Amino acid sequence: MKRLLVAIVIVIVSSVAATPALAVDVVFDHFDNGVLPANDGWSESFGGGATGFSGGEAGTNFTITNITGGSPFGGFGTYTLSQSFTPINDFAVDFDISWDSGPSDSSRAVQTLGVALLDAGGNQIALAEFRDPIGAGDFGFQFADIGGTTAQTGPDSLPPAGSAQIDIIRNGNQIDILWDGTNLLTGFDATPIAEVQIIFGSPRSFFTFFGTESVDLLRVQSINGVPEPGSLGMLGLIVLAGAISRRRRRTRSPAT
Ligand SMILES: [Ca+2]
Ligand SMILES: [Ca+2]
Repeated sequence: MKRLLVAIVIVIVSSVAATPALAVDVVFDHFDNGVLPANDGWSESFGGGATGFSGGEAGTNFTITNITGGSPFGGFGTYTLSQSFTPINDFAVDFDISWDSGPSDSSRAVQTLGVALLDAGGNQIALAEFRDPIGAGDFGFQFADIGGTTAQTGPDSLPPAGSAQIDIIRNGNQIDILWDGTNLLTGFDATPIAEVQIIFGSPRSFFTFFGTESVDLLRVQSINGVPEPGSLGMLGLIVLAGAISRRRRRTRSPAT
C-alpha cells in the first residue's frame, strides 16, 4: 500500500512538473500577406513633423526606406505602428528586424527601429531598439530601456547591414531584454502591459539620409496560469495525506 502511494505521488509531481507554460498569441504579424500594417490590424501615427513614409510590405517583411514630411534637416521624425490588447502580466515578445545603412554613403545613414511595451495608461514599460544615430559613430548599436534604466553596446558595435532577433520576456516582476539570445538588460516592473509599438525613427539633419529598416516578425505572447510545480506537488501530498488519514479512521472504526 505504501509503495502504491509513493508511486501515485511521484506520478502527480512529475506530471505537474512536465506541464508546459501556456503561451497564447496576443499580437502576431509576420508581415507576409502584402497588406500594409495600417490596413492589417495596426494603428499608425507620425511624430516630429513627419507625415509619411516610403516603403511597403513584400515577401515576409515590412520595409521602410524613408520617413517623409516636415523639415528634412532637423527634428526626430517618427513613424509608429501600435496595437492595444487586454492587459497581460507574464509575456514573451519576439521582434525580428534587419537594417541596411547603405548604399550611397553608409557612414551617414541615420535611423532607429524599436519595439516598445506600454501599460494601459500609455507609460513605457520596456523598449528595445536598433539605433544608428547622428554623431555617435558611423554605424548602429543595441539599446534597451526598462523603467529608465538603460543599456547600450556603444557606437559602431553593429554592422552597417545586419539583422537581429530581439526578445523581451517577463516572468513575475523580472523583465529580460535579449539581443540574438544574449542578455542586454534586466529590470523589474510588474505593471501589466496593454500596448505594443513598433517605432521607426529618423534623426534628420542636413548631411544624413535614412537607410533601410525591415520588420520580419512581431509577436506578443501572454504566458498564462502556470502553477508552481512545487506548490502543486505539495497540494497533491496534502490531498493524499487527507485520504490516508480518512482511510485509517474508517478501518479503525469497525473495531471500536
Ligand atoms: Ca500585412
Ligand atoms: Ca516575416
